[in-house]
Amino acid sequence: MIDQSAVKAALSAQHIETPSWAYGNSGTRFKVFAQEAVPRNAYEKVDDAATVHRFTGVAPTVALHIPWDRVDDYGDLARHARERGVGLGAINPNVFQEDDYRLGSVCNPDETVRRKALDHLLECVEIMNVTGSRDLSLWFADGTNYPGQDSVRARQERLSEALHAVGERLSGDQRMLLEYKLFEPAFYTMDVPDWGTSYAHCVDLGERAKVLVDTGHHAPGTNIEFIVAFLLHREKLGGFHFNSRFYADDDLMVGAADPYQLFRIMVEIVLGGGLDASAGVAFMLDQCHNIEPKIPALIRSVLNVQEATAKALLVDQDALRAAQQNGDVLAANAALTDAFATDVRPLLAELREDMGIDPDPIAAYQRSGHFEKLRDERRDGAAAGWGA
Ligand code: LRH
Ligand code: MN
Repeated sequence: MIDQSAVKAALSAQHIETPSWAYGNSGTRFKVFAQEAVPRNAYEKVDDAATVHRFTGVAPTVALHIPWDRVDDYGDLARHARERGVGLGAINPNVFQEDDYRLGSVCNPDETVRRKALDHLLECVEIMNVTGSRDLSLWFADGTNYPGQDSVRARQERLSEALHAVGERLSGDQRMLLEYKLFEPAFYTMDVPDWGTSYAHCVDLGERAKVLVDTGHHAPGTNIEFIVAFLLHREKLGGFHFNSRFYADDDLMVGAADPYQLFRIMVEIVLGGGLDASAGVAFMLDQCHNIEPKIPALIRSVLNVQEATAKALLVDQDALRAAQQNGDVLAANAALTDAFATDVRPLLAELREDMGIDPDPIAAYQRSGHFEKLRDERRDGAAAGWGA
């Protein structure tokens, strides 16, 4: 029998981190469509993250991307966030947008360029020391476009050298999360192309290094929940960059393209104890809302993760284990499909009332007139973007 109060307790303790860059203008190489009411600086991005938390109750931190969110005083930004009921989360360095990085950053054949990239990673550790962030979230655009362009071996040695140098600078509960990506912007090799490469580096780097799974970074047809189960079992799953895609790294709203896949991922999380704070799994979104309004899109995304988690928590684990033990394939599969087919919206509406927030966050936001208020306030000045 499913203990509803345990399910609600797990859901109210859920913590989904939103990305500052999703509040700014972001899009594709073809076009970034400018929208109204878009934040103009890191402070206003934090304000928008606080709005998403106010309407969902489970998004209490916002990840930063440097230099997109560079400010003079990160302590002041952290205070600003605290005053609005949110915290500053993962710090994302950016070593993929300067001309020097044409042939890579930490994997670049040129030692001076590698040094420059490492200095930026270490600058971000300094920022973590001020913001109190636990996670340094590392993604490298590094790779090659043509066979022979560079030595795969040499680039792995350069990468490892830089990661060890960063590891030596981490302290307290600080961690580095190593994100992998199959392709783009490099189209022959990426230096961290898959979970195996990230995992091997993280094992080599020790306790503080964990793998970051961006759900948009796999070859079509990849069984992501297998990767999640494996990494969780090996205590090397640091967290997620949730989004969804129909084809490549589309960065669409999580759960929009394949809610059943998101459910299967959350089932492995629940079965592997990944919802427990002690597991240290960071549930973060990484999306860009090129054509849709950004704050409601992020509210919808948080709700999609909540719904997938609620359905995963409703899997009758006793029935599942019994069916698996008895080799009853259909009954085992039905334990998941029955949970997935459950309408969890009434349960979540009840949970929100218990949490003192509106049971229908999207409708509440639309009714709030917040968009119109922001549109008036943010008429002047340049909207923030990812500067691609
Ligand atoms: C790379 C990526 C990475 C971020 C960027 C915004 O595709 O997923 O996590 O730095 O998107
Ligand atoms: Mn990502």
